[in-house]
Amino acid sequence: MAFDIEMIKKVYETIPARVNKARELVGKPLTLSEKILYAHLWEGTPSKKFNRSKDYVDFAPDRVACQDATAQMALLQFMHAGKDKVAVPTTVHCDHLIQAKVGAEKDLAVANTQSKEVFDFLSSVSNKYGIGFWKPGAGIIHQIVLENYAFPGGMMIGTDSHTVNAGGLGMLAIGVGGADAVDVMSGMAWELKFPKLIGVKLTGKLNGWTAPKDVILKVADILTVKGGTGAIVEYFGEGAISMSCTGKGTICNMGAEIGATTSTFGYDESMRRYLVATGRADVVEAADTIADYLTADPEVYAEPEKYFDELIEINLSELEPHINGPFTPDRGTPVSKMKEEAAKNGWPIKVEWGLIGSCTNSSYEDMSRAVSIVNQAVELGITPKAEFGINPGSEQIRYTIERDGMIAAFEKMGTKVFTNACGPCIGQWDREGADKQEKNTIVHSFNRNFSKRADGNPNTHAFVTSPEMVAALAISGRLDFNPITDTLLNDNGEEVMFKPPFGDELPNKGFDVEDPGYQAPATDGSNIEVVVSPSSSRLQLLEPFKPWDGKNITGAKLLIKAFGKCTTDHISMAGPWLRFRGHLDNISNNMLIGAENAFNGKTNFVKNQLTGNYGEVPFVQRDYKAEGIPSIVVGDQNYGEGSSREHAAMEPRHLGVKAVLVKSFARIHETNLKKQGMLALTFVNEADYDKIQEDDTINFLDLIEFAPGKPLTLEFVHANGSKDIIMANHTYNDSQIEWFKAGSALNLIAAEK
Ligand code: MIC
Ligand code: SF4
Repeated sequence: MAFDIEMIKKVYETIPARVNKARELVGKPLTLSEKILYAHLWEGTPSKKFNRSKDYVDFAPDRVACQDATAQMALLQFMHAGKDKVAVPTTVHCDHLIQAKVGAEKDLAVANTQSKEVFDFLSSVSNKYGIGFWKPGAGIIHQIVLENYAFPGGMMIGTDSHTVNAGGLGMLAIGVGGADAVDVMSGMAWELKFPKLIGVKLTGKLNGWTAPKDVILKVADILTVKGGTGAIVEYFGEGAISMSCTGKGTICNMGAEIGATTSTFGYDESMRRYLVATGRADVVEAADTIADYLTADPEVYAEPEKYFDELIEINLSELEPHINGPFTPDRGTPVSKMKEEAAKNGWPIKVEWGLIGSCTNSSYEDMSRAVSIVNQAVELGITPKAEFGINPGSEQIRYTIERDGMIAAFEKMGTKVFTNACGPCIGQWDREGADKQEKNTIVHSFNRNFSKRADGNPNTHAFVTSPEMVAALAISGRLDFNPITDTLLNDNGEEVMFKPPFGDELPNKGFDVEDPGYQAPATDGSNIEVVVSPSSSRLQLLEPFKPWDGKNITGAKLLIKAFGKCTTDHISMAGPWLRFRGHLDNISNNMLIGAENAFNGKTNFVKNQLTGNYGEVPFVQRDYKAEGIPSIVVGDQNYGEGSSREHAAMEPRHLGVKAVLVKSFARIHETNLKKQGMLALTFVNEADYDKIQEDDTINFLDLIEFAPGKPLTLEFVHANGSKDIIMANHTYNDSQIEWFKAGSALNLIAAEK
């Protein structure tokens, strides 16, 4: 039986009437995305039509998921909300805090010791407030959600940008910061600007070396890292139907890499097969009663140009395997062009490591297709030229692939089998020699490849590709190996060639697992005590942020003008810093240390305007804070792209930064800033970015008139006394302005309790 089946049935009971009403209000056939949005309005049955990209709408998501690295802050905030229990089904997953080093068994034991305090905290808070808890080693949040909780037509939010993975099962699943999750867990509405809709029509059929991963690598290449901002991407067409459910998950997962709000697919046979295989025939039975409501109206897919704001068509029969990177997931190179591109750009050709795993590509099908290449290498007598590591997505997958001989096949090649967890994908990788900072290439099946992400080495060129391509490239040891056309020399010096990969979508003998690693919460948690030691370096209870004093901010110093890509990894680095995710003051010491200073091209090296000396960003900011001087941060395009981590907003808030003024924001980060009581502003004229100088002092001239739709005026006073007036746009609505005034959104919830 599926978890929360009664809730799912209730949702299905309400969908038809709500969708019918929405169709009437909108006055035309509906996409799947619109159906799910209109079926999840906070007000219940829709009473009006919403304008895409314009109206803020209150929604009522069906469930919430949190992972350990973000759950700490989310739950610390939830504890302030004054509730006895979470209002909707919620789960916590321990997956980010386990370092990959020697292999699953030892690594997990080390993590359980080192992060005991954090895991105990998460487990007891979960137990107290009615939250399902998945222990370290149980698997990666998004794989567990797909295997257990996702359901067609549902809406969920999760404190991780790759929550969108559940679109593979026909959900609208959206990544958010912890403060948003707290709203929903507290029984309040969750607000989102009604998204625009991008349709992707998939014709033809995947074949040979091409995998679902290549669809999203191609889409990322077309749309770039910001092309999906404010949009839901809806996939459809014969190519979509012929693909596995977990393959759909891969595509939706990496929708985070194009900034999309989420991505989804209509309910189909592949989803039925997957639900049944994962023990949820009851969900299929319920979904089948309203199947037409769980996909778009037929008119939409017949003439998509009429219903989507943007339309992309990809012919899967012609799609080539792609290798995206380095340093950004939207730089796509088809495998046939890699020789030329790698040579032209001076990318290191030798592949040092191949890594398969992450929430993107760690399904049974992924593993079985990669193993088919590994097995061929053994048969052909090829010793792999690169090292190999895998992270199964869940204990259920690990147990099943072990039973089916795949782990043994990997191990025959010397593969390291790491814990069912994020591992190298989030820099939890003790890679030998990384500290030497040598220029090198790795290939992986993850989703992100920002500088330093996997191993902390800025010179590691990480390329993203499908698991089967990772296997082929790692075995050949060359980034420019094209398995479709090239031969390899085996250990006897003979020329050999790989056959295309093949694999099973789902295990023939079914999934199996002994201990999935789940802990159900207590029915009555009122007596459970949650302890946080005041001397802990890992956890710190939160102090409410101070409300706005009602005055213009004046005399603010420019802390940093960040140049170029500034992702949440640059603002609040992961890897070794993950251990401080529950301790705001300690983690604040990583604030913006990865951002490039526009004035000198260096990272973590900014001018301290009080002393004239240069110092590390967090410490310069601590000096301003100590003197009670406000500051602002200036940034470039798509500022805050990547993760949902609200630490990237809470750290500047904690250290006294008042505003972030950029050319454009990534959605989740912008909301996180608003929720924490910061000013998230964008240049009215992007060219004004160039006017900002290193010694600037900033005065807000009309903050007291802060109102929706009204730009703010900022005066930048330069060192020579000259001034520039710079206009800043914002997207705050009335209630978001209240968050700013109260000091944070949470302060408002806490005041209401
Ligand atoms: C990531 O992939 O960057 C993470 C780590 O999963 C983050 C969440 C986090 O920073 O904890 C995400 O994608 O939201
Ligand atoms: Fe974990 Fe990587 Fe997925 Fe983020 S992208 S949830 S770090 S596996």
